[in-house]
Amino acid sequence: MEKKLAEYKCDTNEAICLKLVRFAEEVNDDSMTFHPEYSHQLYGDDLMMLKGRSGRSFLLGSAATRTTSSHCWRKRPTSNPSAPCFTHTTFTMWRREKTSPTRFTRWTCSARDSETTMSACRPSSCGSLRRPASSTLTTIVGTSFSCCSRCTDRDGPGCSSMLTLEKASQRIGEGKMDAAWECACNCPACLLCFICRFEKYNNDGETLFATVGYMTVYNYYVYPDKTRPRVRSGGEVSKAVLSCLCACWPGVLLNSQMLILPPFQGEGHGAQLLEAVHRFYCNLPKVQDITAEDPSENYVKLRDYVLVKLCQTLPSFSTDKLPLSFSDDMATEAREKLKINKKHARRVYEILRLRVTD
Ligand code: CO6
Repeated sequence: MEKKLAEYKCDTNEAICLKLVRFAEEVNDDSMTFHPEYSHQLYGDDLMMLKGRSGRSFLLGSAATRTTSSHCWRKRPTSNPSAPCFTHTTFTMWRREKTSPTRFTRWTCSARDSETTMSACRPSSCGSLRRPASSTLTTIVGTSFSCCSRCTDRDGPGCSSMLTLEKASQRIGEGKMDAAWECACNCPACLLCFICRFEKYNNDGETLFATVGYMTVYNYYVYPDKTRPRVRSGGEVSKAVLSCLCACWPGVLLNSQMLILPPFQGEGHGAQLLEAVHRFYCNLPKVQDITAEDPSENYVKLRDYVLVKLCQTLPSFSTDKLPLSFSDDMATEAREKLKINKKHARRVYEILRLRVTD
């Protein structure tokens, strides 16, 4: 039995293929496919799944509407070798409302067909993918979400109301954020903030938003009257909201506290997102400093880059002061103006000092 099963076993990080679809023709474009970096959350530490004899598992997602299609790639029909065939196709659609990128409506439909061709899986067949007429893309930063544990139906339509329930829908930089980030019920879920980055593009005069990445920040209480925002995983609440935001990326997203989707990595989005978060909290007098829970090596590298960039603008970190030792002025200015704690300020100082050292 073990021997027989071995034929069907595969590494989940390799076998799962992901694709963000903006144009219908991209459904068949293999060059856009990428794989999850981590999938053990769904499949276990041995990263094993069973596949069809010659198969891979595909998750297609509409970049803008969160329309998803998951299906098992089994075999190609001999009559049409380029057309894949699926055993079971399910669409779960989280459709953004036209007026706001933070409002969602849930739609579902499913089809069972052993000989379904790719055309049946095109998001456009659900009527929800509007193909962009032009490739002009603009990026916007910082729509925030807060959510509420009163919505218990996390897998059902409640998710959509969860996203629309609270007041936090302004964008960073548009003002009036203080009120938006304070929730009357003060439940743990409401202390968790989602900061998302979208790519805004135009489709026949209609504006659509594709998710680029996100951060989750939890506001801890600091005695007697301060808070300490910490970049961390949002646990169950995070999972619920993120599966609404990015319904097609369950295993890839859920355990990350900050994620830039793979097609957008290395383009400066992560740095801009983190910088936007620092700039936003800088204006809140109640905030003590910003921290991260158990940061990964990648996150630390990104944070070094962003904090160095921010601290370079402070008088206490000017080039003439760097050859002297780390000073109280540096620690105070970094904390008061940028919400950077002493340990991180010291690290920034070391990096900048190394830079000016012959
Ligand atoms: N190595 C070295 N330097 C880096 C790296 C890595 N991996 N990532 C960023 N940076 C530095 C580097 O100086 C970049 O500038 P360039 O050298 O000019 O490229 C600069 O930061 C800006 O990078 P960018 O904004 O392009 O980074 P990106 O948009 O790719 O976002 C990321 C970084 C780590 C968020 C993203 O790659 C990602 O989502 N990776 C997978 C998920 C992940 O690892 N998330 C972090 C874990 S969550 O630890 C965590 C507890 C919380 C805090």
